[in-house]
Amino acid sequence: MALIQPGEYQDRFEKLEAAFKGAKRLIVLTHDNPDPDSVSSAFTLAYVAKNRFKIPSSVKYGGIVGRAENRAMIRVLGLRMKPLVEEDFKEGTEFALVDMQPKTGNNSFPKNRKPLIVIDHHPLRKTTKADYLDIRTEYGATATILTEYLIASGLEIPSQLATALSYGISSETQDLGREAREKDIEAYLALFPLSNKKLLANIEHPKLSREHFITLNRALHHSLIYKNAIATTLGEISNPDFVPFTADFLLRLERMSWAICLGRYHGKIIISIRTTNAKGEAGRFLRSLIGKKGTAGGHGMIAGGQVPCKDKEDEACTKIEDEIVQDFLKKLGYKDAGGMTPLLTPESIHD
Ligand SMILES: [Mn+2]
Repeated sequence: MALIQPGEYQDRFEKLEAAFKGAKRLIVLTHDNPDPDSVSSAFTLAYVAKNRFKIPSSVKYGGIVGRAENRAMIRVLGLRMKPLVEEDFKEGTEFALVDMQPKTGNNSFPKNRKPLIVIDHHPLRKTTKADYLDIRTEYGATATILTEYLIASGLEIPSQLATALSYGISSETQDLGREAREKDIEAYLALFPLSNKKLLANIEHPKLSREHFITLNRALHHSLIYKNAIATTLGEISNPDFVPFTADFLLRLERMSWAICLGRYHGKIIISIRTTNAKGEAGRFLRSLIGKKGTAGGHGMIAGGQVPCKDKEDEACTKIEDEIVQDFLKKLGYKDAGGMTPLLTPESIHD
């Protein structure tokens, strides 16, 4: 396997450079409730814009940074990012979106604005428009794409960025085992010698809140199994990242190849799907599962979505959740999926 050479991505880099021409100020925006892939990608693009093209750049996000590992990443690497606010949309500010596209429901970019740049590895949406568009679905992580730009820039790679990007790639691909391609491995190998291993360990093993364990308890009690599929609902949650965390966790149960988790946050039902099937097309699966009820996106083995249930009674939200779980099983080919069994047997709940 050849290591990445600075000249290798020159064409793309020149196009990026052309897009930046005349830009006075840049905000790089992550998707809502950003993950390490989007955070590391955003800081890398801002670093290149600032240091190579002298454009004042900052990183903004929507939603909250929920997952303990992601909070640790921002803290230990001293990554300064602020929530997106109305005043950010003033005249003369250009936007770059990373690891997402406009109008997909997972971000706070206004529908009536056109971004300057979109760099992403999710499938291209028909509605996506930008002056410079770089969509590579064959990449396991957006951080891999940004690593290539960073190397092509010829700039020195600070340890802080190398650590962020290598964690972005490894967490997005479950240590290069899920959806990772050769390009992701190449980028990871280029970053690894420059990354700070002690800080990486601090990021990967953070302290967890009590709330985390309470939610986990609820997730286990509500988990239902049917053949190779597991489903759970978390009810009202204080942290939207509990949903993907739980889906990942449940998929580790023996014999399971599909997991779905639902939780309610700020008037929305948040949904995550995970599969061990490399050909699962989880993104498409979830989009057709949710249909017009809400929005969803994702790629081969991971997907996320949201369904509004704001002014609805608790019962009506529960009904929507039940329907989603039933449709999930039907879509997997289980026509008579009434009889799901609880993960925890009555005996196992006794002390
Ligand atoms: Mn990503």
